[in-house]
Amino acid sequence: YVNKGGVNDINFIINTIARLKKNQNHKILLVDDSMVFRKQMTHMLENMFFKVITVAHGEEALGILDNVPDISLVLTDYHMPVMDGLELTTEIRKKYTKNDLTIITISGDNDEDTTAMFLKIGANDYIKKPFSKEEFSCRINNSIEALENIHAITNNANRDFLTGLYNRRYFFNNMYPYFEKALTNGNHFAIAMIDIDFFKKINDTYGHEMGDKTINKLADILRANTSQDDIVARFGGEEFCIVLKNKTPQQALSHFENLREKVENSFLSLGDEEKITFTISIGVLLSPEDTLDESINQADMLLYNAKQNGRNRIEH
Ligand code: GH3
Ligand code: MG
Ligand code: MG
Ligand code: MG
Repeated sequence: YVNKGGVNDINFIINTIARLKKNQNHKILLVDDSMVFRKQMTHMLENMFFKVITVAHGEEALGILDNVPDISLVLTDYHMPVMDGLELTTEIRKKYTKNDLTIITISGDNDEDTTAMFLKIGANDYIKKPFSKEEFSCRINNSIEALENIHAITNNANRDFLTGLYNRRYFFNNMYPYFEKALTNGNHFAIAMIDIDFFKKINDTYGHEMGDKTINKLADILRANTSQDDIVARFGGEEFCIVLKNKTPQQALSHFENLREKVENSFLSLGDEEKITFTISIGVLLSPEDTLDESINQADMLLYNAKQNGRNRIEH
């Protein structure tokens, strides 16, 4: 890297290193029918610390996208046999939005309309051959940075700040369509409302900060004991909602019984020897038959019963 802007200061170097470090997390799919260009560009991209996958035409690229997760950027040539860059970009955009991945076309095509055509059908940027190494790296880095920003914003919008679990917004956005599908297909699933018992006491006795730590402790236990497919959300305060997918009623019940027990046996250390323990109550619908809103109401009612019947227990 050369800083041709003239500001050859320490911040420039620090920023460049930070960029390179982040680039290591990104996979780039390079599509070009010319082996010479593939080699050249792979070399440049690897110097920028990216992971590079190369293919010779569009169809192959689509196959890779179907099978390799988390590709950040497709860098494609225009003129290629079998499927050209235009067709490839069109196909990719049927499946992946600009929030999922970035597309940059790179071509020596001299038609003055080509750039606009690619941008219109969904490419994020267009690099015209011949180009300088400097321009190449700046454009690639810019696109990758934009994608990182989109991911950061999306993540912030979907997650609860205190625990990092999903928030209500994400929960409802995803669970309305899920419920519709699961009810139509007759899939097994369960929905549970969870609330910490006598949480006010923890706040009053140990302070709000310890209360927050307790909420986080529970979040950790819930996270550690649910699979990637399941949805764990913090609805607010010390109240959580879980949707367990693909579990029979019996499996779901023993799952929640296990959770309840894990929480009962966990503790937070307070200074020397003092330990804070806490329990949760759970209301669970083991096989929901109604809409999401109605199911949540029912689970809430079951939770209320669990509280009435002594807490640290499950009602279903
Ligand atoms: P119950 O067993 O009936 O659930 O009793 P409870 O004391 O847990 O009662 P409730 O669920 O109504 O208590 C909720 C309390 O949680 C009230 C509120 O002050 C506190 N709270 C809400 N949000 C937060 C938070 O983010 N952090 C902390 N520390 N406390 C919170
Ligand atoms: Mg070509
Ligand atoms: Mg409570
Ligand atoms: Mg509560």
